[in-house]
Amino acid sequence: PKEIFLKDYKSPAFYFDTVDLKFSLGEEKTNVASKITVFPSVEGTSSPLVLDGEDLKLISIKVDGKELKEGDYHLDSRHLTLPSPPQGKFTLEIDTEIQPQKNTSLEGLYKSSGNFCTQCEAEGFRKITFYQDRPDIMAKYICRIEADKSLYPVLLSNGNLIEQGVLEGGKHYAVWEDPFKKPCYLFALVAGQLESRDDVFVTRSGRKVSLRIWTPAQDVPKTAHAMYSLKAAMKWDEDVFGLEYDLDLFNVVAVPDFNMGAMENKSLNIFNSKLVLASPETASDADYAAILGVIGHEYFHNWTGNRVTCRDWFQLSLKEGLTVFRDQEFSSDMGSRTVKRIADVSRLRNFQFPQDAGPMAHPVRPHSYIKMDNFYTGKVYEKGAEVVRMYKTLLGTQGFRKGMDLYFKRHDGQAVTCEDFFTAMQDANGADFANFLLWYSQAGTPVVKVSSSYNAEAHTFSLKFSQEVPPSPGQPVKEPMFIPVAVGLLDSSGKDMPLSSLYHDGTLQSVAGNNPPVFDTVLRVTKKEEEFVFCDIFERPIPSLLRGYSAPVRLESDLSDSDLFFLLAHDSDEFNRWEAGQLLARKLMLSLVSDFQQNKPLTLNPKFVQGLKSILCDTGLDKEFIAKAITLPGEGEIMDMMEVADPDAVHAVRTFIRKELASQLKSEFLSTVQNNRSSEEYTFNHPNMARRALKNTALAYLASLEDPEITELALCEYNAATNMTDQFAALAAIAQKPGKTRDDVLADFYSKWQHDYLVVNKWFSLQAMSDIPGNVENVRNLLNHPAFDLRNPNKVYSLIGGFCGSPVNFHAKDGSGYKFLGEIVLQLDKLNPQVASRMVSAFSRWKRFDESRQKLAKQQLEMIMSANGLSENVFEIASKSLA
Ligand code: HT7
Ligand code: ZN
Repeated sequence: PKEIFLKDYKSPAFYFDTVDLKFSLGEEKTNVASKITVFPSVEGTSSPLVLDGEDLKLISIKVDGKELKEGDYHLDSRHLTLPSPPQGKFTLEIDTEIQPQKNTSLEGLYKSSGNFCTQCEAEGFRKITFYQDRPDIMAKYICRIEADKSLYPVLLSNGNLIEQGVLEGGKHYAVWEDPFKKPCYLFALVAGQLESRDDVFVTRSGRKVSLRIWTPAQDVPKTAHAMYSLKAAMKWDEDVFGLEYDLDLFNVVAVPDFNMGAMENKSLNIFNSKLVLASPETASDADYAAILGVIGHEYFHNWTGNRVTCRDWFQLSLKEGLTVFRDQEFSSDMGSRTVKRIADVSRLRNFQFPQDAGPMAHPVRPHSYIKMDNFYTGKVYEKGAEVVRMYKTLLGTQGFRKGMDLYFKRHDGQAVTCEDFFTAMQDANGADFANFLLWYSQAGTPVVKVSSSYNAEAHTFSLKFSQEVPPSPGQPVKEPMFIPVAVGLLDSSGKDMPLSSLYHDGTLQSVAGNNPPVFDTVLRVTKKEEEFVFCDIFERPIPSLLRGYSAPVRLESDLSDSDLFFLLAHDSDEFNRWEAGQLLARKLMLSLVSDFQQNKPLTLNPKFVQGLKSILCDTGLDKEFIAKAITLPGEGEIMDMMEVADPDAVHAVRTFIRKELASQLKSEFLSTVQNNRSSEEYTFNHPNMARRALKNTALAYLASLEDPEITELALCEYNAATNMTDQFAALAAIAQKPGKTRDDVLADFYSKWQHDYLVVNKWFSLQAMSDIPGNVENVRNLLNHPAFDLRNPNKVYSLIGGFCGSPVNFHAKDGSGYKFLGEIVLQLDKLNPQVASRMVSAFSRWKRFDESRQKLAKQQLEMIMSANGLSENVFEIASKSLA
């Protein structure tokens, strides 16, 4: 397979101006006719015109109306080349034939539940027709769709519907015109039996936009929350960024078969149904929150991604990092900012940090790829969002907005790079961000060490920083990064001290005026070693460091346990209160893991129990914050901190602590469950969701006890539940313990919900993630369950992905988990390489484990590598994992 490098980027020799597409959709074959106006980037160029094309049958090709004969062009399995195209502007007409009904890769044009739909990002358009399939080719599209009227009554594409009518033979057609130039990855087509929920949004300039959410008829009632989310997102983008929607129609289509979450095609977003359909009975609070975030995310792409797009796929984070940042801010404004930040940082730590320390580590802007689909990662998305957040931390809300305004002013309608974004931020603010661009090019998570000292005579408080970025594949040595560290200092009563000035680099800097006083500041840490000295500090403070998680680093401070307990109780930065609790929990878990490995008895520090008890019983705190604060770090996070990851020890310790907390705080947990029940109708709002989150976290703790009274309680909760959040939480609580009750309730849940595939997926994933010993056999059996289908990505993510997310069973000592995944990856690869390569990624950290596990995982990777006809997607992940 060919590796593509950022350093080899060349601007195209030919651009396209207009693209006229005609689709004739059929059951056996589909015809695609394209007519493109082509012009050279430099007059008189002698370059050949090379078009991408995969799995296409070429029917004919014409230049300026004249059919080309074999010999006038060259065709291979990936390209159609015109060695000497005409000088100047010309038209190119190509007819191709494709078979969407056989396309199980869900890339290009395919069928999902009988309907036609497309997915072109990153490089799927080349499976529809021959084209320069790269994002810097931006053109205006017209798309005519012809299909059987009764089978496909709804015909959609990008832009405005300009014509429709009936044809002979029971067919009909529709013509769509998109007035905006776009790259081909934003092209979309949908044809099928769909109905819509319709609404209207009036933009701030008074334009009426028709909003339509399309699903099969029976699902339309479940689109109310998606519509609410869409209107909220449109309003938020106007209020916060001054960005208005630019067409009179916005369509969203939900499809059950989709490789990722959703796709931001211009004015025709296509969504995985899981991120559109919700009702209180069938979707949990987490589903509701995900729908809000992803509907927002795809909508926000209209400006950050569509109006201003990427020059090449290496710049993916330009649109994804920025848009994730925007959706995070949107969700924060719609709910609790602290809770959202905690959720996002936990996600970063659990998924992105481990990747960043593994063989697939790559910078936010990768240097090379074999298959671009493999680079839709936490680094590009979540770490990319952290990079954008740092601009805002450094510039403040207004400065960041100025930077965004300049970015759109300069680049609307263009395909640009991460440097263009950086330059707009700097120029709009007259700022100097020194080596900030290293965040795009250096992989790995910087480790920042901080030590503090107080000088009681000089009334100064010093923070000494040192930083190190660990080596990663292809980058053995790294330079120091530009790290914004937000800091506050707490006095002995727990209040923030006013900050006046600090010494840095031999100069005294004012932190800010005394009126109003300033209680936190952002230190710019840019060197390998560096000191900041706060002046006028009249007692030894406890520093609250990296407030709000102001940079995506691993911070190692010299804070003692008692400092951390103090911060947990008092920090005005709620995120850092949570963080202090997590730091204590991580330390405790690691020391118990070491005890477990040495066969020492496990005991729980009473101070830790006391700390959690005071959070649990603090009625002044937000309930969802309490739920997060009493949740222990995940097993993956702890394994990630160990020299040699030991899944059994980590699991045993986490289970021990949970049980011990449940037993020592049983009465508190019981009253938490009792006091947070509600008979009210389900509402998606923060107070209600927070109440459910706290009640269900308490119930999960209690369920870790071997106590029939608790099983009874969980059963009552299950039977009394009026919404999926509560019902599923009770089911999960009961499912912790093997036995008849578990089996009966799982069976009951399935029989209740077997008609709803999205709920059945929850049922699959709950069983797949179970820590019951030997669970691999249950998962194998579930593969044969009538509701399971390897061709549907959501089902694969629930069952296989769920299983790989359970460390004890996936990393079982006998290698049974690895063997299971190896077999599945090969079967999946034949159907859907993108999904197969997501699954094979579970092996990528195999070197972190003990020798015997390493051997077993390596065997599976080698077996996969030796398979015939392996896809490039799986090849790239498996080979990099083995390297
Ligand atoms: N921009 C979208 C990316 C996407 C995608 C990429 C590869 C393969 C399938 C895909 N489906 C959607 C999603 C987003 O970030 O908005
Ligand atoms: Zn996106």
